[in-house]
Amino acid sequence: MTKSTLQIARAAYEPKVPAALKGAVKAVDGAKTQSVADQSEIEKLFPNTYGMPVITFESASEKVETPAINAGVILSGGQAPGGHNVIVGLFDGLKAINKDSRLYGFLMGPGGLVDHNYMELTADIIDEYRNTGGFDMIGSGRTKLEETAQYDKGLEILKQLDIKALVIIGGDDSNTNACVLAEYYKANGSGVQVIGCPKTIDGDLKNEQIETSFGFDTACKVYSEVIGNIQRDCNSARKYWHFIKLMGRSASHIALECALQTQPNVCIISEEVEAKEQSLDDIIIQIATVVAKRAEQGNNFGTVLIPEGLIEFIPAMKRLIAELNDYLAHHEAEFKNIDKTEQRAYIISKLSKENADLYASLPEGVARQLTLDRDPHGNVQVSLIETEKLLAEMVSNRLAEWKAEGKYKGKFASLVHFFGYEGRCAAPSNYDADYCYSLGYTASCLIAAGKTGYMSSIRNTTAPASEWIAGGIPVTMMMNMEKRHGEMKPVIQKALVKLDGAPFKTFAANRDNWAFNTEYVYPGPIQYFGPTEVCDQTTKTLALEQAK
Ligand code: FBP
Repeated sequence: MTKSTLQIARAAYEPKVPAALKGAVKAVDGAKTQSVADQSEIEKLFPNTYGMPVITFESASEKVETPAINAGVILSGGQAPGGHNVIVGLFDGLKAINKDSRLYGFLMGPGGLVDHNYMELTADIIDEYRNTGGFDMIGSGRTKLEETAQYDKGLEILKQLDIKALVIIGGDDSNTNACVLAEYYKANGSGVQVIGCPKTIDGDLKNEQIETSFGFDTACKVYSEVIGNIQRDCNSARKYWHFIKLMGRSASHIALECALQTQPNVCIISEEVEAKEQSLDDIIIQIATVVAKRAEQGNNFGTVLIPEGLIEFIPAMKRLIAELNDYLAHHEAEFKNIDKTEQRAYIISKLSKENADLYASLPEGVARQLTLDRDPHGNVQVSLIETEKLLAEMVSNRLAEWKAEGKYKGKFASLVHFFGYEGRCAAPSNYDADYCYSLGYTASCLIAAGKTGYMSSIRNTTAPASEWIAGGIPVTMMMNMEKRHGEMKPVIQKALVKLDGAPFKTFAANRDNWAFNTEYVYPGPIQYFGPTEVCDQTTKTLALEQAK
């Protein structure tokens, strides 16, 4: 395989790790824990893994002889920069425990465990993937592990390969399933430990103990570089408004972080739209007002950042989507049998009056996108909904009306973009390379300490890596009960943008200035070599959140 010069140089990068992980470690137990909400229900559902203490790893004076460990690893869900380094760190950690330890990768996501598709990850394979982006070492998939038949099928291959522990690298849903699996394997006495790792570019798997999910840092830096380039382009040509949708599923963390990095003219935050109960029309007026005011200064150009999940946060749309989700969860087969040309009318006939009226008012494309297949976790695939086009079109129509009324005199030409897949497999930034390697290495320590139902955790990551704190958080601690597929389920609470948090407040304090004055920042590409203040900076979100 031909490699770029950067890839070759980057392979030699040695990830920075917490000082405690540099030699022998000992696990120190904290106090007993509780779930964030619905304590009695969660405890009942997880009798064997509820209430466990938070673990911290500290340096130990001498290494305890540990027998070789066979472990398995799974990449679950969407790609996120740094996934390979989690596996590499896990491998190095297992080998440091005992050089005869072995690591098996299950192929193409959780389905690989159930279907017994795997490969042994030997040192030569691992070395090929150090500090690389992508999940192609073993592939990823979105199969949901939720049936006992799947757990039992998985157990067959785990026993056959003498695997003591399974590491599942995934987002909130995959880590929830990892915990269900941990509970099942503990309850049935099979002894297989299950450890999770917090992955997702969306940044929505975080809480008091998990500072950030890996991949968020790199993905935001990639998008911010390109947004910066677009801003410089539009500030040069001065003739386009760019509507840029950013991935991130429900949460607006990516849009907010990119706004903090690039200072666009408008950035919509879904969580604020919901809190203020804004309608689609309110959002159109908000954007069109900025366009019109800038036009008065002769500035017929600008940038608008739109979070991928916006549509679901407009309260009326949310009610519509919830009813659609429930209805389609129970009538999927019936709906699929209906001729495509009849589907819109069919849906309208099945919805309550309020939702049917709203659904009928949507442009054909958006209406169709709302009924497309849900992902395996029952979520609308928001990345398929072209909100950027919807907003650009509606703003254009509104400006045309204002022009006719004599309220607006500018020129409006829009271009639309969607940035998501471009960033998910980027070579991890130093932050993600270090963080991921440390997460993987810590997972090996949790395995050696006999833990199950834990998520690997690295804290204090705005400090230099040597001061980072490695440990494990019981997954049940992050859980609450939520409605999924029409049923109440225990799930890890999704972290949305907090309107009273420092990142949003910083944005809110500056957005009027960014809207009407051209205050663009051009972050440039991720730097892998050079001064630490250029190469090792965290996201602005993390820096603001941790600056307590
Ligand atoms: P995860 O939640 O699995 O990390 O995936 C994140 C994500 O990139 C979302 O931002 C996006 O909505 C979704 O995946 C796209 O899914 P797919 O890769 O299946 O198209």
